[in-house]
Order: sequence, then structure tokens, then C-alpha cells
Amino acid sequence: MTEETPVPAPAGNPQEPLRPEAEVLAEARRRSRRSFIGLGLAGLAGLAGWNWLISQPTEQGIPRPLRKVLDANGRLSGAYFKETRLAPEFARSRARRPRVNGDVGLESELDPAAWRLRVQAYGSNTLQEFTLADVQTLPKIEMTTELKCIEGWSIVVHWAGARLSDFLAKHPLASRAGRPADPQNPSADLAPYVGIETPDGLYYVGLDMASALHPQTLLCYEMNGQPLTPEHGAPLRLVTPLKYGIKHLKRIGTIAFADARPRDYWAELGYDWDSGH
Ligand SMILES: Nc1nc2c(c(=O)[nH]1)N[C@H]1C(S)=C(S)[C@@H](COP(=O)(O)O)O[C@H]1N2
Ligand SMILES: [Mo]
Repeated sequence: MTEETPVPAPAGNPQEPLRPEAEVLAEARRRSRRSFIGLGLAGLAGLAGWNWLISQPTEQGIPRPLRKVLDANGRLSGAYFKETRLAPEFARSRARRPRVNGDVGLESELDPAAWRLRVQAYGSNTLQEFTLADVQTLPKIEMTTELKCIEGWSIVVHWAGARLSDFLAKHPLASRAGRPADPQNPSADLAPYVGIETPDGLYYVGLDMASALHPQTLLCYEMNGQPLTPEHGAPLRLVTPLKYGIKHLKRIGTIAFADARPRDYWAELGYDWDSGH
């Protein structure tokens, strides 16, 4: 995963002052309402239909009938994503240190020696614990990809870590019958969703299984050739470059599997649950 793909220059100037993510969220919600109009839904339904629609109960801030359309779109893009798409990679010399963004769930001190990755087997209450060394016995994958924040900035970063798919192939905890995960040939009893949380449970993200098993979804322990620093998520963070930064959970504590979308910090604040780009 080293070849360079020509892509437009990253948007946003890292020196610009940060806009609060919440402000961006409010704008994103306004934008997504406009894009429904762009879909022609309002036009088809007419004004009466639109009034009916916006009077419907909401789910994640979006009227429920539209949420269904979005979910269907999400499933379609999930299938596309699984089969073909890779995030562009860059020359390693383009890598920069990203600014520290977001510290929810990182407030307490962390003792790296005492840290464990805790994984709950699908459909059972058993928790299995892993050390960082356990994760590092898996093939080390390096890639130089763009970290894109919903605030509008993006930075090229060189990451290293283990594929989550390799982890779940070696430790078959995502299938009810204990089958190794195989992205090419997923077994019917594979969990449809993965939930990942910080050790204190204060930050949490959900992924569909196709995204979790994507070849660029890493349990990451190095940034730009150095072990992760605490503010960037030491000892282990998620990197999944087809999704916005909000999904790149820093300081992984637990991984669990679910039949329905796991809770997601930014989705609860109204942002798109998939957060792909
Ligand atoms: N635990 C935790 N992980 C997190 C966040 C957070 O607040 N807490 N913020 C996310 C957001 S919004 C972004 S853009 C990236 C930024 O990663 P960086 O600080 O390494 O640049 O981390 C993500 N992971
Ligand atoms: Mo972000």
C-alpha cells in the first residue's frame, strides 16, 4: 500500500483557528436538509407532503421517513465500499503531524503498562484481554493517508498498525460460532456491527462490519514513525481513512459486536452515523 495516487491538495489551512465542531454540526444538519430537497423528495411530495414530513418524529435530528432513505443509501454505499474503494495514498514525505483534535475520553492519566485491549466476543459476555504486544504480533501495515476532520481541515499522516481484519481473523471473536473473520467471504454468523469505546466509555464509535474489515482500517500504534503520544491516542487508536476523523477513536479500551448500530458519540449529536467521505 505504498503507491501514490494523484489527488487534489488537502483542503483547509492547518494554521486557521478551529471552528467548534458543534457549530459545524449545526451547519451540516442544515446542509443535509437542503440536500433532501436536492433529491427531489420535497418536490415530489409537494408542500403538504413536506409539512407532513417535518411533523414526523425525528431520529438523530432527521424526520424518520427520511432517515429510512438515508439508511438505505448507507447500505448501498456500504456494499460499494466493501468491494472496491480504497482511500488515496500519498508519498510519505507529504506526512505532517496532525493537530490534536478532540480529547473526550482522554482526560484521565493512562498507565501504558496496565492498559489492555478488551474484546467482548459476539453473542457472549466473555471479555478477552490483549496487550499492545499481542496486537504488534500481527502484520504491521503502514500507509500514508489523509485525516479529514468534519471541521474542514485535512492532513496527510503516515500511520502504522495492525488491520482490524487481521486481528479478527486471528482472534475469531466477531462470529457467534468462533469463525475467523474473512472480508472476502464473510460468514453468515459474522456480527453486522462493531462498537469501539475509550476505557472510560466517554467516547464511542460504531462501524458497520464491512468498514471494520476494510483493508485500511487499522488498530494503529504509530504516527509518522513514532509510537502514538497520549494526546493522539496512545497506546492504540482507530484509523479508518474512508471516514471522517470523528470515527478515528483515540485510546481504544473495548471492542464489542452488535446486531444493531452501536452508540456513536457524534451520531448522537446529529451527525451522519456512517460519516464516510
Ligand atoms: N477518544 C477520542 N478520540 C477522538 C476524538 C475525541 O474527542 N476523543 N476526536 C476525534 C476527532 S473529531 C478527530 S478530527 C480526530 C483527530 O485526531 P488527532 O487528534 O490525532 O489529530 O480524533 C478523533 N478521535
Ligand atoms: Mo474532527
